[in-house]
Amino acid sequence: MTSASFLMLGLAGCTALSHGFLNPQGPVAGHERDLFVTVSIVLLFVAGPVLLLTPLFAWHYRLSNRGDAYRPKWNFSWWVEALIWIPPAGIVIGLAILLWHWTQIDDPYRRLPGAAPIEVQAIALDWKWVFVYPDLDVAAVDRLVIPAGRPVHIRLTSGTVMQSMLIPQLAGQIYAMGGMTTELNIQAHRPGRFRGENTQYNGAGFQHQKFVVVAVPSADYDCWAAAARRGKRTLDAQTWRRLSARSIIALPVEFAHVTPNLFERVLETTGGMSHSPTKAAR
Ligand SMILES: [Cu+2]
Repeated sequence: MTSASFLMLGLAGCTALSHGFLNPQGPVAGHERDLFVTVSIVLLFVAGPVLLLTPLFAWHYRLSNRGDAYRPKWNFSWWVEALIWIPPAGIVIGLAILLWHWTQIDDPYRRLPGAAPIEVQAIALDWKWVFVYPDLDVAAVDRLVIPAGRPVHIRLTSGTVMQSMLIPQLAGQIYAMGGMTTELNIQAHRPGRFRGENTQYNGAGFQHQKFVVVAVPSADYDCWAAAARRGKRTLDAQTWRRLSARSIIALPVEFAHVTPNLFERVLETTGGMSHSPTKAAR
């Protein structure tokens, strides 16, 4: 895609854009960037003529142009009608097929190919993100450590109002709602630090509700997990009460030992599990 790389070249120097989806660091965000560029190029065929012809028409039919008066002779023309209707219809049909195809590829629930994914449970709070690693019995607040090159499967819910997770360089946005679970599959190509945030306005601390995704080499990830498990802080009921109070934490925190089924408990307290088959069977 030469035109795409040309476009990227023009934007390469911009630091603000380098943190966004135009500088993807994982397969999902990569797809989204490609799709965005493709759709933008297709839509240039719609916007391009308008952008070019508007100043041209304005100049041509200017008030001082006395030599070229506008004297239309209205007539039906198959050629003009075809030009007006066929290309846009083709673009709409083409884009519809393309986008349908890509919604399958970039379905946030679709498991990524490769090794078994790292399981993470993300709980949105006011104004922080809690990440529980159920397989490690470890939790982290406002910092998500993942191994580079491995798929990560995130289940999301909210302990408060509806929120929205966005990690532009790794994946698209997905909502998190109390009593509900959503899923997101992400992967980082290589080690690095990526911005994550809540993009759904939820009050005073909203602008501080950011987190960092740290992708590390696999060996470092194992070291991190081992160190996190040895930590002294535990995420028990009391800690959870303090954590879920409306506040902003200054620095990311990690917890060794998490209340069992914390994610499910949050789902239950936010009204989610009442219709679940397991509870109905009780
Ligand atoms: Cu919903």
